[in-house]
Amino acid sequence: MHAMAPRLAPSLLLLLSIFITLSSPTSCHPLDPLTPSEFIHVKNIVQKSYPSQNLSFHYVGLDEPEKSTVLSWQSKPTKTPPPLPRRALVVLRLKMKTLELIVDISTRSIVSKTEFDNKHGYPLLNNEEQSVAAELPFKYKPFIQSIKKRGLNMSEVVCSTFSVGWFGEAKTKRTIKINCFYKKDSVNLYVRPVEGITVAVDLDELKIVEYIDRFVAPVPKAEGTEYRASNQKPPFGPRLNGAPVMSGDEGFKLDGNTVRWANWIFHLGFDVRTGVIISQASIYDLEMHEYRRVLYRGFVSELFVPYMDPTEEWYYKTFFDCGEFGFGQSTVSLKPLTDCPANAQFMDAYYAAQDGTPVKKSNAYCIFERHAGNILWRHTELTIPDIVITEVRAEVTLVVRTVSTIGNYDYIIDWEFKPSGSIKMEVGLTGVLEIEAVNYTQIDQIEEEVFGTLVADNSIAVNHDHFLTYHLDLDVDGETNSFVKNNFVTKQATGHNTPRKSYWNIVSETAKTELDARIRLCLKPADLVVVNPIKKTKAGNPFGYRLIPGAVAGPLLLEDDYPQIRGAFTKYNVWVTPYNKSEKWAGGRHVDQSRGEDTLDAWSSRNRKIENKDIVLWYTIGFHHNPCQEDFPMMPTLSGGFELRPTNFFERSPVLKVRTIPSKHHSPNCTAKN
Ligand SMILES: [Cu+2]
Repeated sequence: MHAMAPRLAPSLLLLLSIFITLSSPTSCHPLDPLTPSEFIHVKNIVQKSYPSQNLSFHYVGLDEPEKSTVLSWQSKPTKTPPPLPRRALVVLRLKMKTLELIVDISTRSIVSKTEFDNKHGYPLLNNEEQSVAAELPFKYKPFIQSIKKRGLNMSEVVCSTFSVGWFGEAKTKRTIKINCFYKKDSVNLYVRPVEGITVAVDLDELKIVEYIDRFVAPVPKAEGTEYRASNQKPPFGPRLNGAPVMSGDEGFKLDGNTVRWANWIFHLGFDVRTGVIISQASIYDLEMHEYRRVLYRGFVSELFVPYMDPTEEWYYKTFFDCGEFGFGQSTVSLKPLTDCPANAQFMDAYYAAQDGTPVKKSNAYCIFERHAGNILWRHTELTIPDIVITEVRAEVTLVVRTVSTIGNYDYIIDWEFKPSGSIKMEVGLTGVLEIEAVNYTQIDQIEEEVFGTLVADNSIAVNHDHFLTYHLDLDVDGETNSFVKNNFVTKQATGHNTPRKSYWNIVSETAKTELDARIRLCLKPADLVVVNPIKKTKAGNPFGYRLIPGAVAGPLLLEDDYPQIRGAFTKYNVWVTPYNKSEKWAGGRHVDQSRGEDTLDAWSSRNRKIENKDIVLWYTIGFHHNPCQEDFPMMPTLSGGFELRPTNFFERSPVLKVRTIPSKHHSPNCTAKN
């Protein structure tokens, strides 16, 4: 599940640090991600406190100021108020213990220190330790024997690391499992597992602590698995035109990490654990002549991917990709023109390596205007005698995109801002399926239960789920918000003297506490709205933003199954919690081998008050993935998502008076072909 990230060459690093020392760029926005120079300061401050000790950095990220501090800083009348103190949260492994530090970068000091025992999970796995672990089997005699026994060439074997989960053990060690693959004749290694072998590595001691070679299965053939364009032979698939190149204006302005586009303004951040962070999204109101607040902070909080094979080699595969592997750490550089269109602008991102030095991820995210050919709104009026009125506005939106590749799978994460006030969150799943090697080449041969679909000779693509839980700290025109369920209720039509027997109407219910706001979608039809109960339209409707869910999937594992205890934040599709700066990560603080005591489910069980409070909405996009042959050898993107849409937030449609600048580059061809 892990691929090695390129690090800055030492000479480049030195150059960078000289440049940083000389130019010493200061952060402009309190939510800006840590800069390379800040990473270096943090590393130096920490190393000074623990001289000549074997430190391993597992997380370094902005410890953002409390919301109230950020908001009062922004409301200062001076145009550029002095920057707020910059702090970093640092998670280390030191002497077999997890240590959390808050480092004040401004004063060059450590302001707090918390030590954790090993009973509540372990921090993010860093790339370096995973790379070292993945190399260990190659020097391990029993493994060399196993490869020989299978008649495979060791130089064609590659290994990858897989988190081990937690299955009720009272005492754990920080371990990881290794699976190996065969790359001879095809780079598509994940579809060619060397099956039957289990290797476990102790990450603190970096040695193999468990080795089982239970059975031999054929390595699936290379033929038909290659995906590089340069290696394809005819006949080729359909020819697709590249997108028309749009020149000139990108359509948005980037000021530091702040994006201004159409009627939107928002801030872009990045975190090694969660990837891209959207902050302080506000939309301009034409009638109020001001930007109005919508989303204080939004990000993918956790991604839970349990596989559905209970056998020895597979049962533990129940991944938490944010908390274990880091959605940000797994961010890949985007390819211009294909990952993002020609009009995209790219931004780099940084995170800390195992030794604390900044790792640069070039083109980590892109921002682009999307001209998808959709209609923003239209109407043809045919009822007025003698005239036909047709008014159409083409839709243009702004997309922020990142891709996280966690081993075999690629997740495309899009945040799309619409001039209508909607924000659309979308995830695209693509990449390579996890394959279990079997003896079968035809389903008629199968006599025992298999745990997926036979997608090619000797290849079972194993069933699994993907649950992406979003943290959405909505501030609908201010912090004080409530969560309202507008239930659709069927009513009997009596007393109206018409032949109608029934209709539906809305019965509103405001969630008072957290338990009122745990929702399994589809059980009961309802519009779910975050409202500002204090601020209302002229007609008296509270300003609101509505959740428009996408396709819904909830967990199918038993509630007391260990992966589900750890992934209990998927139990409901929607949760609402009161704002608490420390409740960012739905799977808990330390997710690797966590035991489920520190999840969104656990926090929300306290049943705190959420009415007229600063609240956070949590939404989970779910997929039950029963693979099919088209998903092999490279899965065409499967998308899912949801939308936040203004609901009585504006007095009227905010896009009624939208103006479209006509495109100079295309002359319309309006003549129908006969
Ligand atoms: Cu899948």
